[in-house]
Amino acid sequence: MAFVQPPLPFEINALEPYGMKAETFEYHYGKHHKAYVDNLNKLTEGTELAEKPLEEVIKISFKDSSKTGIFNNAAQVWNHTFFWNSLKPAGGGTPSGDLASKIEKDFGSFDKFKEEFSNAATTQFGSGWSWLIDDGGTLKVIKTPNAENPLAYGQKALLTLDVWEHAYYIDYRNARPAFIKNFLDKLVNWDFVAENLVKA
Ligand code: MN3
Repeated sequence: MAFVQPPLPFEINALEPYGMKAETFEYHYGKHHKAYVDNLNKLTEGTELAEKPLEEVIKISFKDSSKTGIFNNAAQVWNHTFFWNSLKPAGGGTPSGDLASKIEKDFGSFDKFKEEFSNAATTQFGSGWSWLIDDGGTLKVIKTPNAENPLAYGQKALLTLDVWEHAYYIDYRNARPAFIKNFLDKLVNWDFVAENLVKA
């Protein structure tokens, strides 16, 4: 069974009023994400990994230095799907309910969380990701290089931002901080984060 690229959870132009052009998704979803899916299928074809859930493939290949190519593509397939779900039109702002209380408890305040998340996303040198994670019951912000993700480290991902240059170059050119600010102000899908928090 081949790995499939899930559809975008919104229309390709749905985020245009919120700082991300359809052209961004034509490349980032239509070419980059698709290429990771195609490569993963090529690399696992005819092997037992092709029959396993994507999450399993990520965990197995991360621990096996002979499977770096498989890990990179499998993790990038998962990371991008998770990233699309981290976005929504007219998102951003502040979370509510249990999630809001948990953020205040673990970071001190919502502003402190934003500061930590922005800092991680800004200071990830080169390609990578910024994450809000649940690490054994405590919310934390981490950054990961290249394709690495919380799943590989045994942590639960709640929210992510792709800070590879391809993620923001069409909309923001080299201005990564403007891309990060726009994400937090207008795009974060806090409903998705809240769902992840209560998931086993
Ligand atoms: Mn990307």
